[in-house]
Amino acid sequence: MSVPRDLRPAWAAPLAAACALALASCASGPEGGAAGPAPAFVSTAADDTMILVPGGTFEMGSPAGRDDERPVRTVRVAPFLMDVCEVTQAQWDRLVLGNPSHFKGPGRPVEQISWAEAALFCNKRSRAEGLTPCYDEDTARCNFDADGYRLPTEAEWEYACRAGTRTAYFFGDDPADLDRAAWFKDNAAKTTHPVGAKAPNAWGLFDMHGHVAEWCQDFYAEGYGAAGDVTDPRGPASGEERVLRGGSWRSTADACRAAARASEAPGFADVCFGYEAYGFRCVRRAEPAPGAAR
Ligand SMILES: [Ca+2]
Repeated sequence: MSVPRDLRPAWAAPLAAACALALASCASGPEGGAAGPAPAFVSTAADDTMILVPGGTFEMGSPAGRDDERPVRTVRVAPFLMDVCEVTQAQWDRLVLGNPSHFKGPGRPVEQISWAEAALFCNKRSRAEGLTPCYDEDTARCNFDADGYRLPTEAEWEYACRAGTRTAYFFGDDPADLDRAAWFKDNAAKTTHPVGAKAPNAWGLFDMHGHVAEWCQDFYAEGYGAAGDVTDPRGPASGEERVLRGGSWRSTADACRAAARASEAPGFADVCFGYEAYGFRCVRRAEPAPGAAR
């Protein structure tokens, strides 16, 4: 399925130019760590833009952060594709799901989305593009071997946000610089904005800090468990809440840090005041698993 160019969201054209600039500026790597090879942009069957995030190793968590960000551990992540921006209301509407967003606008991120609704979107998006859905819609279990869309693991999200850096934010440690990279409590005027308006990270990903908090695949657990090398961690096997990352338009600068963690019941079972700050972006496997059916 392909969306005609005249129906693409207004941000699509300037986004391509902004992404090109972002990649051009990261040749020497961002402050705080080596960025490695610049990821490539990938156009999906629906003409959405994803980043091919290279595999690599990073230090997950923060020794100076909150208790649930420790202990810092070395994590290896396999390559994957990630949406360059948060899922927009235009993308949500394309799959005829009914727009639940509080702050309406086709180029704004879809919000008031539960974890379960985000997972169902992933499956619908997969089917629309002839891919195998990742989620069992009865059990919510994720088939990581499927070639369809899913939510990022917490490790994938932080790895992508950091883009090779070890600092509090992908641009450094000073929250005074957050204004140029994120919509958050101090500059968002209590609303969302079109995606992709702030500076991207060195890998070309927009709005990883702030705007809408992003659902991750993992169940939330207080700590990262035993320190040490881990490959593609997927979180606890069960739990009461799912992870949200990046902070949002209503968050303090501290809550928007790369290592900052939040969580919520996957179906909004509890009273909560954060719904209009919850959105997501999708990831996909970078290449077929050996022997996988296509
Ligand atoms: Ca975000």
